[in-house]
Amino acid sequence: MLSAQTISEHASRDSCWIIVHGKAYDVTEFLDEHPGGSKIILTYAGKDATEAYEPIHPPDAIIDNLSVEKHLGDVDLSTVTKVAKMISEPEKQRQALIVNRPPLDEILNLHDFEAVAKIVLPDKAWAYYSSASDDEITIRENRAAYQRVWFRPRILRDVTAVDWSTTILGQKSSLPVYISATALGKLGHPDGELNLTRAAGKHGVIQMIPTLASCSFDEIVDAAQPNQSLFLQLYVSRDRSITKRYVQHAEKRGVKGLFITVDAPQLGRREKDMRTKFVGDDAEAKVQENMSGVKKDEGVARAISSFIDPSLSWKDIQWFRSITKMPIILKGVSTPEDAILALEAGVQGIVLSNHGGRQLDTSRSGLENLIDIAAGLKTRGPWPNPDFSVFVDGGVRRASDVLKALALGASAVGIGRGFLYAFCSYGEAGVEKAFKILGDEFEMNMRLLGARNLKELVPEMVDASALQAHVGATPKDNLFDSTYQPLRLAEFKAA
Ligand code: PPY
Repeated sequence: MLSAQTISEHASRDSCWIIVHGKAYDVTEFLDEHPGGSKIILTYAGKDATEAYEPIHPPDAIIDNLSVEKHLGDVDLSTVTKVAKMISEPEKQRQALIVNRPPLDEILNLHDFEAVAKIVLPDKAWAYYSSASDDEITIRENRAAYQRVWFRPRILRDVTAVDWSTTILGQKSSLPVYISATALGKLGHPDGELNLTRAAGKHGVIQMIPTLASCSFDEIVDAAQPNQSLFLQLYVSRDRSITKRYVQHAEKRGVKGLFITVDAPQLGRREKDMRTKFVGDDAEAKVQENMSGVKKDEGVARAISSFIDPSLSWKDIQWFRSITKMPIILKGVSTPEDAILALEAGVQGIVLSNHGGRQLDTSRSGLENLIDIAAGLKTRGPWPNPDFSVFVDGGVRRASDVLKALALGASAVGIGRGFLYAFCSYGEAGVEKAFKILGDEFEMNMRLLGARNLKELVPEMVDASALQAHVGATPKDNLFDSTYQPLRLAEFKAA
């Protein structure tokens, strides 16, 4: 058993030991390999790094990344003195606001979760989750696109009973909605992604597990009910043996669909995230950046994304087919040309997604792309095609949004931030409430629309004639006016 005193004697670049979850590790040689840079590790040299480690890494990341001789063993935790944390004034105000947040029964829609999350989340978490790329035009457009589609409801159809349940990739789902992947869940809540798993298990909703979850893949699967369906979002690693192991492990553990992210060969620049993360960064970070070639001032997300393989190409699809029998879905398709290539490549589906506005700014919304892509796919086979699912995500907050996408031919719709903000503000109960709100909205909207089940949702029930008209450069709506922050510009140092 090591004492904290012994660890503290290794607090330099030449010999750097840290404590994580009660065990000591020698990370000296790992310092320059750490995707997030050595500076952050050196801050904890000779100390307990657990609190900083937890939200960013799954529990087994350090064990997997260090060879066994660097695992130094258990630490006598009675010798570790907890450093009293200075609680800043804004942090005190935040704690007070958490206590005074609206009771859950006053949350009426998914926008409410977002407004609460903005107030109760630590600045860094809000900046990471809410940020989008460049001028944040696409994230706004994702919502605005739904507002350019209007309903054409049918009447007198006896809508006493309405049913919005469905199957997604052959799996039963109580909603025509799945939980889309969002990374680093513990930045916003100590239980991270498990809030989603537990709530989804209770309500028959399918969760897509993110490659970059804060909880480990196995923790998430272990928290699921025996018959709960899960999908996996995949970032493809430069080292294909890592990807192969991960995919085959997921299949063995019962994952029902592999969603390969294809719109992020490089991570977009999320300036809100970048400005928040690097306040107070100093010259040392710059020196390291020059040495490593990885730009550390581009946000933690960009720094830790260096494992993602930008060489991924159509040629790789056959390889994926050879390593797994799971349905393969390409997440991040925007054009009919690529939708047809995906169909021809033999994958089981595509997600029309712009990554929540976080990648190529001023790319169009998934909903708008659905029009062209449906027309393109119609030239190559049935539409909708039971063997080729077309999902849409981005900006979905209301059941009415979902109904519009389904009427235009989408198989189901993904919601990422909507559920993320629900657990950040109210934990698992928040996610359950979000499902309930959506269910109530489906019931009412389907009655008012005259569709008793999802098959009765037909293109004639929507007027999408304005969808492809881009009238205003920057759309406006109440959510953005009240909740989203104006982008900050470069700030002068105090005189
Ligand atoms: C995103 O932030 O958009 C992601 O997809 C997750 C992520 C997080 C950190 C590094 C790379 C990708």
